[in-house]
Amino acid sequence: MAKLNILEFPDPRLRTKAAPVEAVDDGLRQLIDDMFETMYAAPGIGLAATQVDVHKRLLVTDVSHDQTEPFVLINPVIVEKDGVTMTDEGCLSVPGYYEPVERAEHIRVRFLDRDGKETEMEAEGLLAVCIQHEMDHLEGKLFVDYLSESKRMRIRKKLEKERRHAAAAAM
Ligand code: GNR
Ligand code: NI
Repeated sequence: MAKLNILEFPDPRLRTKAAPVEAVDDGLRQLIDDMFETMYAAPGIGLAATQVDVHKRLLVTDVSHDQTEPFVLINPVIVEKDGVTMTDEGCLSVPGYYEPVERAEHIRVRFLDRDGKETEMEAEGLLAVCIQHEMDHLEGKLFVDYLSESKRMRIRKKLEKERRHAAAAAM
């Protein structure tokens, strides 16, 4: 197992559109295990492959408090959605910022599981929000894209400044 490096906004690699997974094999399952390790260590409730610079359509989530609800979704497609919900979202690629975002309240999603078997599940509440947030990553989209230009720029400048300070302190 290995913990992977998480890309941070405004890294241009976060804007890459991920390609469909062609084969669910042992190499992919290794990546999935590493993504879970990275997500739990962060800690976070979801992680898209895009965030670890792998541009394939897969994501992991676990919205439980005790690591008991792990899900991996490969080539996910939302086949139904309804309702609207507003949640304060955060992102491991935008560390330290939380802003309200509107999402569908209830979704039905179709995907391949870690054995490559086609599966469907329904999700609501935080799990539904998280899956939509992760699926945006696979399109190169971030939650800050839903905020105003000025808010997004302010977050970007602050993160860049923090990173400059961290780099200077490490010298
Ligand atoms: O850890 C995370 N928390 C979170 C909270 C509200 C809405 C979405 C999320 S996802 C985020 C982890 C992450 O960045 N996934 O891409
Ligand atoms: Ni995120």
